[in-house]
Amino acid sequence: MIERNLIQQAVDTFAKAKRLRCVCHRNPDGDAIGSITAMAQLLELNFPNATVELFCVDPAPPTFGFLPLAHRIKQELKPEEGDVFIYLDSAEPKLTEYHETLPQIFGGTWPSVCIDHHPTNSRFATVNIIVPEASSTCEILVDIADTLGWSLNPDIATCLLTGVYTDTGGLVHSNTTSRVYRTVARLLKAGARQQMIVQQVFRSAKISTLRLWGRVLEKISITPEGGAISALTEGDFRATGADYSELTGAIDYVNAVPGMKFSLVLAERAGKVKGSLRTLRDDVDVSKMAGAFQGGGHKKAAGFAVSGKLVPEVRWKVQQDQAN
Ligand SMILES: [Mn+2]
Repeated sequence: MIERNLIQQAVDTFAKAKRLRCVCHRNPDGDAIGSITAMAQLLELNFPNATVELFCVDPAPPTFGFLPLAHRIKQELKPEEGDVFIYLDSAEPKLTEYHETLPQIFGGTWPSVCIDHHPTNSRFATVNIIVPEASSTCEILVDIADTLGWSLNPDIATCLLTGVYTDTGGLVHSNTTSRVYRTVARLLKAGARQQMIVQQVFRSAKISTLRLWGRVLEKISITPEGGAISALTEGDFRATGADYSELTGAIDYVNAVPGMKFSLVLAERAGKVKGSLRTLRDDVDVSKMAGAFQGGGHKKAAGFAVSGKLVPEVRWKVQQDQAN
């Protein structure tokens, strides 16, 4: 899948460094945390003379706190303390949010390696290992490790399996190829703690999250255009004690109503209304709908944000008693 030559270039870059610095994108998801923690462990094992540090502008979400090294992710990055930067799951410098304060780490002043699966990756690093057909950055790391003969212990395999699981929605998204199943088998063989991932990531939710989702589900309405729509005001967030990030995933339930063209969840946040759009249909392009509100995304998943607030609209009609 990946050119051996490219992997060798990355290894040569690592080998010259005394201080290896791994960086993943802001608002890190399971693939970002899984890939940064797995990469750091692989580097520590295979380059024992180098120091390895992990950076992200946001700390690891509590959900992924069970992963080895998640607690070692630091927010403040001092570029002069690194020789080589390794970017994981990050399609563009701005997604790391270090681009404004530390533009020099992306400019080729330091050698860098980017490992990512986003087709939109801007190839900003010195060595770019970009595999759009991979389900996740973690899947690419399994390939790299196997190509190099780097062994995977249960800790590393658990981090990698977390990324593969979360980016495929628990092996249900359309990116769940036969190669993904082979990768999962490979990771289970290496001792990945699959049940721990299932429990921590897919089978646990805070009470505030469940209450927020309850409101999303309760407020679903069906529009004449064939949309399943729900909306949350700031009052809903206050009443449930949930924060905005806890809304992630609720739209998949709204999108489950059969026969709908699209689903939309609107939410108020700090003077803006954010919209998330999904569709299961091939003949509907929700990125175009989001574009009408200066948003964007993919054909089947998109979003937008506009300044303003939500105002309920109630429609009433008179139903006359039937005359006998
Ligand atoms: Mn990813």
